[in-house]
Amino acid sequence: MSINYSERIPNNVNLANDRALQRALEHWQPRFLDWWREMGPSDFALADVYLRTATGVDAQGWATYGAVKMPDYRWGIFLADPVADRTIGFGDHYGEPAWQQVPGELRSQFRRIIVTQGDTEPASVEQQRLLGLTCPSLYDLRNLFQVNVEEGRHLWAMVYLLHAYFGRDGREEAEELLARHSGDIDKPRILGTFNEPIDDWLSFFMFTYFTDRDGKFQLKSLAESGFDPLARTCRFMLTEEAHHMFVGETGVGRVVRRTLEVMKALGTDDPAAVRAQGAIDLPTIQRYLNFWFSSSLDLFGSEVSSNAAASFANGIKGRPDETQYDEHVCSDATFEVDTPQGAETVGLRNAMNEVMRGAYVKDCEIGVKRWNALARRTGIDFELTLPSPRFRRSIGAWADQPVDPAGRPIGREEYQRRLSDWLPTEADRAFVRSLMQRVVAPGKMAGWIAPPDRGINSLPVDYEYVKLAA
Ligand code: BYC
Ligand code: FE
Ligand code: FE
Repeated sequence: MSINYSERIPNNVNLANDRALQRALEHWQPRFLDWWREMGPSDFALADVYLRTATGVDAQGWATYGAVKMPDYRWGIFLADPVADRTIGFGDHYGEPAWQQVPGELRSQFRRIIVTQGDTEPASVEQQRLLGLTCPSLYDLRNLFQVNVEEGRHLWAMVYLLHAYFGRDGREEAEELLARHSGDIDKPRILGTFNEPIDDWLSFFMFTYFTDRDGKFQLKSLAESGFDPLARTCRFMLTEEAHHMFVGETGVGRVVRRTLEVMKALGTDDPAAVRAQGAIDLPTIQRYLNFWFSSSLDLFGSEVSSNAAASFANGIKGRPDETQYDEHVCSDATFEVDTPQGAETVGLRNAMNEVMRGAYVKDCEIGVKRWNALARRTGIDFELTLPSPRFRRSIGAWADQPVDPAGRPIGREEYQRRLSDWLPTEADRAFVRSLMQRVVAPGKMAGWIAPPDRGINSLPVDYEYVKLAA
């Protein structure tokens, strides 16, 4: 296969003149396309989708819109513009020039973190593979596919780093990124959340709100990295990530709005009555929220982590928005972490996962407030809440501790008994799935979700965002 590099793979990494990188990508690209056909969005290869494609990193290039068949999407490789004379902003190498190559002694740590980041991207596409079949509208179908192709591009971003900077090991890791699969018993994806099924659109919206937001925070911390190509790649990825979280926030918001309309019309908050009208009752929405929030909290790793301390010390991974802090070396500072044995004071570097998780939780609260404002305006007395970060954890100090959503330790038996109040039950999931009927008339919405306030790129909501193959 021969590739016209600037056309086929838009890039700003001088691919046309880099023979070694061309060879690596020429080998990998057909495998990526096979993976996309097999594991990507089911059944929509021939549809024309109104997608945005990044063709450059400047304001004109980064969001070019037009109808595209997804297998023909131009997955490109972009680094944000370099910062002249950039220095490392944290850790033991604070103030030294940023690295343009991977320091030999940090090679395996960098590789591991790039592989972990890269693994999540195709994982999410796999998780969302069947959602197109039950889309609530063409507008939502298009947003799903936009998220999918961009997660595909994020995979390309990490594969570029592996190919360009990690030689043969990097090429092998790039192949493995297509060999592990979400939920596969033998070869699962690396991080827990990325093996959870996403069988319905409420899960999709919760995932893009909560799990893509982990992406935002991890990418922000890697955007601080001393390894400049990694930092620049992640900075550009963040521009795309904003849309994914928008899809989540507005998606959940529209589900809530529709539910409130039904409650208002019925004059009741009885979940059974709301369900009978084809909307999703608020307690069920809360249970889905509890599930995806607690799962996503695990993605930050343990409260106390020598890996996190080493990553910070070595200049691999900083804190999100490192410049907001006064002190960047953090060799003496301490941090208090919450554990089942009580408050524990540890070195700040060891607590970096927890520092990030705290910033993430604050960010999650913003959307929840907006959703609750919808209820207040409707005069309905109900608040969605984030459960305590202690609740239902599988990683870290609170792993497998019986704790209620308010954060109170309780007996194991009570915990087991009450889980069905706090997490989606099989019956909840079956009900939500029963609502997932495909709606594809332009401008029409499924009955469980309100229309969006506006369309994409100033187009009307009833624009035919996806032209399905005849
Ligand atoms: N599940 O010291 P610990 C995104 C492992 S989302 C399973 O606690 P550490 C996206 C850990 O790997 C952003 N295993 O934490 C979103 C380690 O294993 P090893 C993804 C877990 O090392 C939506 C061991 O437990 N990017 O982009 O500080 C759609 C002890 O680890 C989990 C990144 O995560 C878990 N939840 O790791 C599409 C950035 N948590 O090494 C995309 C890259 C921890 O002992 N990754 N473990 O075998 C990292 O920076 C770090 O590896 C972690 C924390 C954040 C995962
Ligand atoms: Fe991503
Ligand atoms: Fe994302």
